[in-house]
Amino acid sequence: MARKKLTIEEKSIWPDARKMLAKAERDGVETAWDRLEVQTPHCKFCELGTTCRNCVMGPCRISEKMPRGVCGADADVVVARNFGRFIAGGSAGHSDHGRDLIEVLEAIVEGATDDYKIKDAAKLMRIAGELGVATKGRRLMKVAADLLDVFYGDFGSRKKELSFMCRVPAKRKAVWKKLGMTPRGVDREIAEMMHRTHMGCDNDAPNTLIHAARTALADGWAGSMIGTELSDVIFGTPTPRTAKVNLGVISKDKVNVLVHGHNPVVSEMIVAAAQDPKLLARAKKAGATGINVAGLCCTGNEILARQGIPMAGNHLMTELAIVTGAVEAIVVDYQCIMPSLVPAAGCYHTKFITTANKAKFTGAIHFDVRPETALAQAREIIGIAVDGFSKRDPKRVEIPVEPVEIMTGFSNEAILSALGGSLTPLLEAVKAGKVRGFVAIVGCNNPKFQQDSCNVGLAKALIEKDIMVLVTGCVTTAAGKAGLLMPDSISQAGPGLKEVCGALGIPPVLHMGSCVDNSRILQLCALIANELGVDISDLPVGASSPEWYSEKAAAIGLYAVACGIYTHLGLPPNILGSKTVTDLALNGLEGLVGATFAVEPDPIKAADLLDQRISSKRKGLGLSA
Ligand code: XCC
Ligand code: SF4
Repeated sequence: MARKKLTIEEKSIWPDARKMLAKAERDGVETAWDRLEVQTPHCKFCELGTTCRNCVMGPCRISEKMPRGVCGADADVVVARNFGRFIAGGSAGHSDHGRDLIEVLEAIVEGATDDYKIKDAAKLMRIAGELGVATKGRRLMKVAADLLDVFYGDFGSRKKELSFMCRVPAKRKAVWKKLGMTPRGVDREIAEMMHRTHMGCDNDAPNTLIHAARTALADGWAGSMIGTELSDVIFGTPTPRTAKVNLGVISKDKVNVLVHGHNPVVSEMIVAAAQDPKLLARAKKAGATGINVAGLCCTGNEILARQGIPMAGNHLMTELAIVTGAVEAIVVDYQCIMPSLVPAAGCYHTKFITTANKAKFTGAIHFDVRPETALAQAREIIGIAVDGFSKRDPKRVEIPVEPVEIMTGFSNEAILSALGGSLTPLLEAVKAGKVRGFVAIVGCNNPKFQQDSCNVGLAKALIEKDIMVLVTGCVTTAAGKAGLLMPDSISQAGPGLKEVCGALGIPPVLHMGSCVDNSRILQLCALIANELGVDISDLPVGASSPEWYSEKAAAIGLYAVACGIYTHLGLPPNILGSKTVTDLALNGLEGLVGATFAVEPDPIKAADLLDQRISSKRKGLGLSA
């Protein structure tokens, strides 16, 4: 059955999105919602995960009538293999991003760049100490050089376990060891996943899934964690600050440059270049009052959390931001950048600029941005945007709303400092039942949902139940636009959470960063578990990705479950064609790793599921429900 045509109101809950969807129709710009309509109904085999294209004896489609592929693989094997490769894709994305930060640190250590510096030297020393690198009396660059070796090593095959396993509670490590799930090296686990899923290798679905979890753990405890920690070292550890969000952050009078993608290595340079006095003068000469940089998606989260740079929007706002007609340039690095942005930009005067050789877009202006030349290149890019200002057609400009204030910057360091240096006050609040538990709401937009309805609905339902919410990635913008990232949103929280957040002056929903920064949440869970002397699976915590779409989000979900964190998804991955795989995901994993996935599209019901889980974990710790 074809998908019914949605009204603009059914597509998104937001005024800015709705106004821009109407303008997109007028301007003839196609959006993800239009294309979803054309793509629906989707192929049933693909939806169930029962299509195999892993060799040319096929492709094969598995069904009751055709229960085995040419090689003999059944639905379980095909679904598990496809899911394994899906996870490998997600882990590769986060981890290759992490590696890019190692390379920037290397350029700093080698003196090959002046554009990047070590901003948080204390954090570098702290991490080095944690990972067994000698620090006492040693020069910063010497320590950094040794740390580079440790991190590069985490990508390879020489280690029995990842360096940051030193943060994992002993009980959790034992669970992984018993299951053969201990992550060894990032590239190794990803390559092994590809190997296992070649025809004629791993033909036992549960065994494939165990390795998928190991591959995801390599993402969480190495690829992403290295990405987060080194971004903090190089660009500074986030501290609480206020900023603004929604399409209203795009300025009528200034040159607007949007940064989109994931890696702060590029967006930080764009932010710096936009402050260049010569370029500012050039912008004034062109008739603009200044240069305005705003973020989209996760690179937006990176510069938001560290510098308070305004956030224009999340995943489904990326096309709509261009539709304002006021964007001179959209500068992208990699991941989650819809190829449709190139033709959308072409409908206006907007320049679409790519910066990574591994993510080129046909029709884009390309810069091969490197650590040695990044700032000069960023200045050149800003120059292109400035020169484009005179081409803006004021008649086609519509900035749909006024921006909303948000609070950001809750790194673990910032949370600890807000608590006066120790977790104790927070744990006391948990024990007293004032904060009943924590749920991380992470991930994306997906046009299969009314944009942000579940992201916001779930956050609101949870804080009402005295459950503190932590957000990253595209949920940040959703929570921010709903006003949930400001301290005064405690009025919407339950009485206990209201009291605790009120006393600390923090919102009940804390922004912890981008999607790689989910590693901060892993670390926080580990810190709490270690403090209480329990496993992560014993904690009153949960995770959710209500409107997820990407391979990366699946990897995050799987590492969360493998760490013992009950994880809700708004829609299932393409695994329903295998009873074995589905049962394992929804039930069987509980007996193995102490947590499962739950799939529930309704945010209120999802909040109840997470609430029940938190109650039962509280009871397990001898606390009130
Ligand atoms: Fe991408 Fe990270 Fe999802 Fe947003 S939340 S759509 S993965 S930008 Ni990561
Ligand atoms: Fe078909 Fe097997 Fe080849 Fe897959 S690996 S395409 S199931 S023959």
